[in-house]
Amino acid sequence: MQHYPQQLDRAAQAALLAEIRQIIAQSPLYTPTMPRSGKPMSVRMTNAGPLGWVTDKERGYRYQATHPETGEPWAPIPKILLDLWDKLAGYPHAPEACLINYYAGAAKMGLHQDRDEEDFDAPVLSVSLGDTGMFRVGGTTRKSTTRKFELKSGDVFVLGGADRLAYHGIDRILAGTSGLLEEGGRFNLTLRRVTRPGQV
Ligand code: MD3
Ligand code: FE
Repeated sequence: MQHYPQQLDRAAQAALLAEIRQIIAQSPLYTPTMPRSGKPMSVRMTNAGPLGWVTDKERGYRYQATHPETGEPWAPIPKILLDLWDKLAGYPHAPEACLINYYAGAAKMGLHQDRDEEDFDAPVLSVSLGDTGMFRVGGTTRKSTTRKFELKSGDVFVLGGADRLAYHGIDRILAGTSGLLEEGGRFNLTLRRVTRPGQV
């Protein structure tokens, strides 16, 4: 796991936020629901890129090329993010999915692994915008002890190697820690390779 604190300065954060707002105008944030139970998640989501991560009660966790509510294809991944991937991911193939998570005041994300991708050799690259997120990361079993990090606006994390399958989650958002979003809350963007290169 590599942490790049303040990889984006305030101007770059504002420019990226403007692109995220344009994506959301085209592909609205929706409320994902858990497989089987149908319980809504507190985080709202949308995606950019050829594939997007979605979940609902009936079909569960998956990647698909279209928005689950509008049926439209996702918007392209912003160039700022593709440039970050080229600079920091250390992986010679482009990301296919950019999952956009929005945490309003009380939203959180329970401890989980990211394992819906076919390619675990590719890292996941995360960019945070807005209020600080209290992030927890452990090992590859639920029992492993966890470490805590603050994910601040402009921070980038690259999760590769053994950490790619580490359990992780967001315990809470610290309201009022960034003025970037006028409505408050936090965006997290994760760039992911989904398919194994050369298989599509
Ligand atoms: C550690 N997102 O979307 S980003 C997710 O802040 C997710 O929204 C959190 O967990 C968020 O799946 C954390 C940092 C992150 C992303 C992917 C990881 C940490 C990770 C994959 C493996 C291990
Ligand atoms: Fe995750």
